[in-house]
Amino acid sequence: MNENDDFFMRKAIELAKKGIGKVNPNPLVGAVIVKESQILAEGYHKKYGDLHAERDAFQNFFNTKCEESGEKNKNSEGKLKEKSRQELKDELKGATLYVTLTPCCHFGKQPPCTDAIIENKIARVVIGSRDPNPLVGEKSIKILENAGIEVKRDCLKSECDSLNEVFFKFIQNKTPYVVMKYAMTADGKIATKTNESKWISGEKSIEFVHFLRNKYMGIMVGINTVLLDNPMLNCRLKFEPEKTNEDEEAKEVNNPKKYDVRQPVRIICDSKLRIPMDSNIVKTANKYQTIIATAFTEVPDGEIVDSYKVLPDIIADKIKQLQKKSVVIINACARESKVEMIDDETKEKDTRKYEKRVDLVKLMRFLGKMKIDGILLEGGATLNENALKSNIVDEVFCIVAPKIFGGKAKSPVDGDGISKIKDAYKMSVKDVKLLNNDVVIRYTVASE
Ligand code: AOF
Ligand code: ZN
Repeated sequence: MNENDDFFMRKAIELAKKGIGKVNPNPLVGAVIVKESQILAEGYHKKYGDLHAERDAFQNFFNTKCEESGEKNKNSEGKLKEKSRQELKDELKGATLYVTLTPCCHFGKQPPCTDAIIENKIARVVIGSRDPNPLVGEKSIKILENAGIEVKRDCLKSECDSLNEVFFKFIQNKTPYVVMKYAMTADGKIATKTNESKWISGEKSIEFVHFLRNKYMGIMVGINTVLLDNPMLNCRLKFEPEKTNEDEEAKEVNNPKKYDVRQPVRIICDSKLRIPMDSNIVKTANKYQTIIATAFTEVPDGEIVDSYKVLPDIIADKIKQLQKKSVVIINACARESKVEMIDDETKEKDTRKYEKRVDLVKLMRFLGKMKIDGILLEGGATLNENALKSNIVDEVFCIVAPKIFGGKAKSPVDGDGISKIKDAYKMSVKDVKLLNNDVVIRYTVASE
C-alpha cells in the first residue's frame, strides 16, 4: 500500500493546481481519499473562504454515495439522512487521506480539518508540505496521532512545497511574493531605440503572461510604463491576438468585456503622481482595483486619506479626483533618497539621486496588510532595478524572443549597474521551457 503513496499524492497535487488564481491568500491544497488502492473521493480548496481540500473530499464522497444510492438515503429536502451518513462513514473506516499540506486544526473561515478526519474514521494520513502557519504547525500532527491515526509526512515534499511558494512567504513574512517578469530580445533589449515594445515575444508567451496575471493577486509597474504604453494591466486569459492593438484596448476601456477570471489588483509606482487622468488605468479604476504608490516627503506613509491637503494644490486636487475614481493612494517614501550624492566617477552631483523614490520595502508591508500575497512585476527597467536593490524579488521569469535589436536600447534592468562581477544579483535556474519560438527561463533569486 505504502509504495502507492507517491502515486496518490501526485493526484492530490494535480487537484490542488485547480485552485490557481482563486484561493489566495490561502494555499493551494488537494486531497484524495483512498481505500484498498481505490480512490473513494477527491477534493481541493476551490476558492478563498470556501471548504478546505479535506472537507471538500469528504463532501464529494457523501454526495456521490447519496446520488448512487438513490432516494432511500435522502430526507424530504433531498439531503443525506443522518442515519445514512453514519452508515456511509463505515465505508470510510480504515481509509487513507492524502493531502498536499498539513491539515489545519484551528477555526478560521472553516472549522478544523483534523475534526473531520477523526470523525470520518480515517486510519492513515499522508501529508506533503508542512504548514508554516503558526496556528497549524505540529499541533495538527499531535491531534491526529493522539486520536490513533497513523501520520506519514514529507511525501513528495518538494513537489508539494513548490505549489505554495507564495503562501509560504506571505504567511511567514506578511509581505507579498514578488515575481519579476520581462520579455527581451536575444541581445537583451526590452524595446527598440525608439521605445517600441509591443510585441517582443510571441503569442504563446503573451498568453502565458495572462496566466501569470491571473495567478498572482497583484500586478505592479512603474509610471514610465504607463506613460509609454498606456496599458490596461488586466487579465485577458482568453487571449485573442487580433484584439491587442491599441485601438482595441481603447475600445475595451469604453466597453469592457467580461472575463470570468480573477483580475489582478493593479499597483502603479508613481512617486510624483504623474499618471494622466485619461490613461487607461485611471479610466478603468472603477472596474479593476487600482493602487498608486507615491513618495511625498510631506505626508505620512500609508494610505493617503486626507493628509494630502499639505501638498501643492495641483497635486491635492489630483489626489481627490483619483480617489473619486476609486483609486487607493499609498505613500511610501524612501526618505534617505533626499541625501545629496556625489557620483563616484564624475565627482559631480548626481541629480537623479535626489529624486524621491517609492520605498518598495515599505510598500510591500502595506500591500501585505491588504492581504495581497503575490505580485507580478511587469517593469519597466527603473522599477526592476529599484526592486532588485530593495531585495524584494523572489523569482524572475525571463522570456527570450528570437530577435536582435542592437544599438542603444533599454535592457530589463536600469540603474548604475555594477563594476565587479562578484557584485551581481545571483540567481539559480528553476525551470526552462519553450513556448513556440520563445525560451522562458524561471529563476529563483538568491537571498542575501
Ligand atoms: C487545510 N486545507 O485546503 C487549506 C488549509 O480561514 P480558513 O479557515 O480558510 O483557514 C486558512 C488557513 O488554513 C491557511 O492560512 C492555512 O494555514 C490553512 N489552509 N488547510 O487543512 C486546506 N486551504
Ligand atoms: Zn483545513
